[in-house]
Amino acid sequence: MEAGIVGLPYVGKTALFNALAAGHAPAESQSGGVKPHVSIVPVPDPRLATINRFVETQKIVPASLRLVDVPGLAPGAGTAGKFLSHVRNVDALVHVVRCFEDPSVPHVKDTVDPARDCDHLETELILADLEQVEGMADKARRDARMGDKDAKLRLELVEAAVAALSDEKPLRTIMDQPPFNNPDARRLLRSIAMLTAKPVLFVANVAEDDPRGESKLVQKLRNKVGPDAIVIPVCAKLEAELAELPDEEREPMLKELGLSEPAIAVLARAAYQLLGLQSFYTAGPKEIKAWTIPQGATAPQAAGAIHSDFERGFIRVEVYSVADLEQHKTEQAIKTAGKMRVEGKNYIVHDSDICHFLFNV
Ligand SMILES: Nc1nc2c(ncn2[C@@H]2O[C@H](COP(=O)(O)OP(=O)(O)OP(=O)(O)O)[C@@H](O)[C@H]2O)c(=O)[nH]1
Ligand SMILES: [Mg+2]
Repeated sequence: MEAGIVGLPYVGKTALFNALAAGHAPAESQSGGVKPHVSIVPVPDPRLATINRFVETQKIVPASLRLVDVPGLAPGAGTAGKFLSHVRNVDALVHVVRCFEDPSVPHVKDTVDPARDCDHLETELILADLEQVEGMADKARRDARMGDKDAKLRLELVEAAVAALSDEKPLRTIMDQPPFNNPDARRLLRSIAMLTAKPVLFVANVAEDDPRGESKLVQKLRNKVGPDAIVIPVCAKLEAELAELPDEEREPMLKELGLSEPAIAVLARAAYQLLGLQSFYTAGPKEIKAWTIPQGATAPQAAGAIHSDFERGFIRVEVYSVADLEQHKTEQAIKTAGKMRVEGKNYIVHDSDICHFLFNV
């Protein structure tokens, strides 16, 4: 899973990136810089430790999230296209909005206004997409005239996208409407990597004295993006400091701030929810590992997340849940209790299933 961190300049994107990527190739805060920061961050998952209480293993492998931090998009600076090329292929955008006042930190405007800032960034994304699709329109028209079937659909999508974007509509708001609302269109749209078609998660970068995001500024952002959008308050500066602390000091400090877990845990969970993802596990003496799959995936599709051969050669899966393991403590006891299920290719894998796949290749 990949997420791109976007936002206006000086809103705290790099501070957030450093907090999330703590200990995994931290990046310099480099306002005005041009190179993206990239880090692969393990997704915190308490169920891995739960499984390990009952299954001895050599190594534990959490799911991972690839994070990309790009320089801020100054409205009208014309740099958007260049910076955004680094996030064209991510699965979701994390849009950081400044919700802290701090005169010592410059801002693109005199005042901090999350609603206005949000609009500014959305406009930059829309313009970047518009530039991209307008560049495609001529070629799509030529190809369509040559009778290429794929090109016809491409032209239809490109024209609909140009119309929506010119109307200042982000594509994600019209994905459930024709001509976008079918699998072929989705696939094509993914291949042309439209930024405004990507799911967005908002991070309200809050002040040190408002770690839970109770200020008017956060409320303003929530009102702006509407009740269906996910808004996560994070104090990037504090979280970056927290992330630097040794494990034993982090817990007490979190408590003191009234937070139950670090931002990366909250953010990763929200990203799974946003993208309709879930985890299943494989557990054995060599490794205990978390795998990420779409909700609703079948057993062969889940097997395919491990290896494409497993999907092709899928025979059946033996499956139990983390809760079964907590209750019965060993696989043998789970079997004896009749809780070890044997499922076929139509089985829909559940969040927190522990799977042994049987396959032939
Ligand atoms: N007071 C306060 N300052 C913050 C917070 N988050 C970031 N800052 C400060 O704001 C400044 C800019 O932060 P960055 O993380 O570099 O901002 P950015 O969005 O990456 O900026 P660009 O890369 O230039 O677009 C730094 O001096 C940070 O220490 C916060 O939550 N509170
Ligand atoms: Mg930065």
